[in-house]
Amino acid sequence: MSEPTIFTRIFRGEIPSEILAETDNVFAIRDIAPQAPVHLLVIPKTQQYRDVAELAAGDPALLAEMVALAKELAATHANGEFRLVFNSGETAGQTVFHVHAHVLCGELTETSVG
Ligand code: DGP
Repeated sequence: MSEPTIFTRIFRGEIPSEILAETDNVFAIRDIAPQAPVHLLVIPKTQQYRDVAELAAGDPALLAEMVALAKELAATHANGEFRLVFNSGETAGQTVFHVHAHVLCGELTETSVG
């Protein structure tokens, strides 16, 4: 078993962070360093996929579930419109290797997130 990622530890309640929403397979929290007026993270409960390409190849239905929750959150926390960002790889800004979607709502000034 690999070491629990920071997101797994958050989901287990070992690191405090409000769980804003969850389904059987995914959950959402606020990003600790928001880069948009609303900046949320949608995260699979499993940490087996490192990035979005692995997830898309291994479990496309889980990826679709993430997108559906992102849409729902954008409607609850903003006007329903959102940008979805998946950083994939260190040089692309990925720091947590447990796939997650950044859900960004509101006026955006930066193109890089993470
Ligand atoms: P990325 O750079 O794409 O791997 O995104 C990781 C994001 O995770 C980054 O934007 C900051 C966020 N993050 C890291 N540690 C914590 C934490 O302890 N709590 C919360 N809420 N977010 C965190």
